Amino acid sequence: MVGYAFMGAAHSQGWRTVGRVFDLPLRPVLSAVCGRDGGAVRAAADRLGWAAAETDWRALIARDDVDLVDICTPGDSHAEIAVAALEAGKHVLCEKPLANTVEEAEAMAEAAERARARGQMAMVGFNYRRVPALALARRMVAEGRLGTLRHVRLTYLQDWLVDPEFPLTWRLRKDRAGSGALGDLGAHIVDLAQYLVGEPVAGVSALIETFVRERPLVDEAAGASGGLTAAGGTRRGTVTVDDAAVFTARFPSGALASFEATRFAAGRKNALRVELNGSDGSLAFDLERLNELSFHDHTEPAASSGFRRILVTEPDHPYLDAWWPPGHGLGYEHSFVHQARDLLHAIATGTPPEPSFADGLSVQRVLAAAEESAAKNSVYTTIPA
Ligand code: SOE
Repeated sequence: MVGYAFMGAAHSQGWRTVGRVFDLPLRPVLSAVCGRDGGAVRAAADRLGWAAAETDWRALIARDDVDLVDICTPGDSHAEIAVAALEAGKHVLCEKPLANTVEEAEAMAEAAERARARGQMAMVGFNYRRVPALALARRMVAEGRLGTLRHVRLTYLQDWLVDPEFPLTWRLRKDRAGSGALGDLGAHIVDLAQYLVGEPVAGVSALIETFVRERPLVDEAAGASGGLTAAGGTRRGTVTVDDAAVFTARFPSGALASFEATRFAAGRKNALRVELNGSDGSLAFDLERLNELSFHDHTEPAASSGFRRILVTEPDHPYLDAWWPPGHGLGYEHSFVHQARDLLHAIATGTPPEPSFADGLSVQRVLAAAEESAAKNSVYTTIPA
């Protein structure tokens, strides 16, 4: 694994746990973790359960005991590491968004395609596909329970930037993160929309805004949330990414979609919400209540129909047969366990996993189209198929 901050810890949890819960065709061994700071990466290895630590990702990729490289770094290094790992014969799991630009994502998708011919697998870490309620939603859409989809409504709301004194970390720098709420949160809901509807977004009309344009500078080496450098901590730098993105979209089938990604929704901590409205029914989901899926069956008599709450904890719900008795519930971390499970099955059976790097590229094209549209004051921008 390369990188060991928030996402590295979440992925490590997945790798550590997966073999203790699921019957697996392959057992993961946590061989080595990589980061630039020798002391910090050694400590992370001990804390997260990795046998060895490396300070150069090229050395990590060259190791004989590494078959799969899990990339949990900021977006500016995804393309270089992923392409090198694939060319070195490794399987790759890469955090979202796949890359910082469409060009990088294209190069990654091409490298993954070449590697597939050699039997290697590449997957993007859109972990929310593996929340059981969302996997169930996909199953119900595919079964036709909603009929023809008309409206697809997704929001991803957080509030950690409301404070103007929150420091200028890498997530607020375009050169490191590619974009702001758009790529960090918007990428998740675009992927989910395409997964749930089963087709790619055809075009978008977007507005993007940066509400707080300057923030206290931070010493990245001292950690993401501390270490102000300037005397008195008053030196400020320019925020070069968006704080919020709002866009509407069309699907080729005719369904309309709306997306909202923001870090400025005070009180909303990790509110990823989905609502799908079709000719025969509707589904609704909120990540802050992730064991529940609301379903309205519009084919039932009006007098007794309405939204009902499905508690997604039954053994025949996705992933649930390996977990606890009905009603005991899962959380955020389990999506990473399921992600590890699915990738290991894909590797063992030689079946390309989803979301593929091509799926990641498709999300990247929607993000780029949203930026292009916003730059032209919301002009509808089509996405090449
Ligand atoms: C931060 O906004 C973040 O950690 C994202 O980067 C993750 O992808 C998301 O799952 C939670 O929020």
